[in-house]
Amino acid sequence: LVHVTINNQTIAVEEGTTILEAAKKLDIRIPTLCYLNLEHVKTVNGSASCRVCVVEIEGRRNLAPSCATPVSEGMVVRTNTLRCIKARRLVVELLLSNHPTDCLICEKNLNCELQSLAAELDIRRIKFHGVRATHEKDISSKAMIRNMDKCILCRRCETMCNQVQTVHVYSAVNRGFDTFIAPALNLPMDKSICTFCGQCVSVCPTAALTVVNDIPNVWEALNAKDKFVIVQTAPAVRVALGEKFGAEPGTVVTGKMVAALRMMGFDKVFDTDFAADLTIMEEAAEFIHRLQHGGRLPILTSCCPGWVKFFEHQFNDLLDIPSTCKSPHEMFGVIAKTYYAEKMGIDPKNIFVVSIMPCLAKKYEAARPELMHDDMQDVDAVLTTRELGDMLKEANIDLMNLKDEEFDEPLGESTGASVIFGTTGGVIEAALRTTYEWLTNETLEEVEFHELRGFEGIREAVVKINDQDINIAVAHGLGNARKLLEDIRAGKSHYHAIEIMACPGGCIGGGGQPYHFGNFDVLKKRMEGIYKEDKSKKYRKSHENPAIKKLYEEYLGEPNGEKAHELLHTYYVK
Ligand code: HC0
Ligand code: SF4
Repeated sequence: LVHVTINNQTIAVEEGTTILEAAKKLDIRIPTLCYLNLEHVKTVNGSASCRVCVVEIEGRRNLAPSCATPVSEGMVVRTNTLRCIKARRLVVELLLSNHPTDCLICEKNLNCELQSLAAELDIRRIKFHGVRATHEKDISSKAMIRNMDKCILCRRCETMCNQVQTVHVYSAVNRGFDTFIAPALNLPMDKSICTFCGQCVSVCPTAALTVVNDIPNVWEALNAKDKFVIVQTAPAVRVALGEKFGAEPGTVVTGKMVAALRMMGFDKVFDTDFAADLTIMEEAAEFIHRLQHGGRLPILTSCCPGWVKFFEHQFNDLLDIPSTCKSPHEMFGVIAKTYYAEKMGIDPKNIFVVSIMPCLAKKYEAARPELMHDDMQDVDAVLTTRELGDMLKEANIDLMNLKDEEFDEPLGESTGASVIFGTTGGVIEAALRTTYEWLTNETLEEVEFHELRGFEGIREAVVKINDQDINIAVAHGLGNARKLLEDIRAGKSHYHAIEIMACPGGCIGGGGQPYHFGNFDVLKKRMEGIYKEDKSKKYRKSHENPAIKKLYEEYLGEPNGEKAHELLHTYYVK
């Protein structure tokens, strides 16, 4: 242990601890900008590029960046001298001299770390005037916008994309004043290998990376006389939306969210969970078919569009391995525009399906040409959890004070198995609950597969079904997915089925969720919220969902049958 004194308080810390970390232990806050501790993926963005966190160390001439300076025995530090404050102010003033000052109309207004810091440091004028670097805004993608005019070169996006996700989209182009961050060859995002996982967006401190705003399209649909507007909500939204209204992370707001959506004017408020149950019917049937007919194994889950785009780019020699199932919200869309439309006597051309998702990639996915039926997109618009929160605020709906309401029938009925889709490990656990019963014709008494739960990057379990050991794995975060994929490519994988989610934590950590900046506690609480909701459900196995049974009886026939294939399955492209 080494002893360090910060602002007159002494503490003993492990060798190698930075001044910033030591200060945190003493509850002394040092302002930071580029620094980010992504606890949930055990990664730190410690590029020390911004120098906002500088402190004074006794006996040293220069100020030191506290995020990158380890403590040493007997070190005496001051974090709040006038010299420190002036140095920080200068850093921010220089940043502002090369930053647009349109805060009032900026996407990140009130959510921008640069803005907060300028306010905290009491900066009241732009001190330096000169040429500003300008770049073309990249609006090429359906999911995210890159506006390098607002980039402060903190490198968080690079850390996230290159180290955690291992997609390697970004790198610095040019040097000095001309530096900016861009995909290889400065390609537009939609031509790059970006997966649209949105993880870089979720750590960007400014509005350099933001989500494509679909709120206006949804308002328009809601106000169009001839549109029958249906909304569906993803599993992970219900445990995070409350955060936008001051609730603790993990607070389950399902009933309040339903009430709010009804107040917004949606004609029907349905649940993506219904379609997650449907996905399990199809995926379990497909898995069993491959098991029994010598099909290619392991089967990989295919409901995460970021993950799908990742393997299409980087593992396109393995395109026959993922399940062919569309993702739940896409299955929902097509069922709404066929089965439900027929049942209700509505022309599907007038149906407008809105998905509320924790995800940016769902925006891109919804526009994929493979995911159309009868010349109609299965899903017409996707809003992230954050956007829904913003829209409710626009409509002056005070979510937390609403009375709980129930989803509409029949596409609102769901089981616990579908709820757990929202967290890493949940999809495969849900699939096991059904696969087990279908293969054994016995009741699965213990439905919780605890080995598959938690935050470990890769987890595995062996499940005995009849006399066979079924080897299961789960990976979340694309860096972890890559490891399992490389084993498959090398012929070294012994798994029968693998669940992969692009975002660390699964959908609860999606790029469209309220910002959590790597705070592990937030993710753990959201996960707890998901498992709590599972426990509270009357049915906990997808094949027990009465509305799903009826859908097959009345319309689809057999799981994995002809009709199901036409509507619910897809294919992948290089
Ligand atoms: Fe997910 Fe989904 S679970 S991807 O994470 O499978 O986005 O929550 O809606 O579609 O159901 C996201 C969450 C979904 C889909 C479901 C799947
Ligand atoms: Fe990388 Fe994901 Fe950001 Fe694309 S969205 S640049 S894949 S982190």
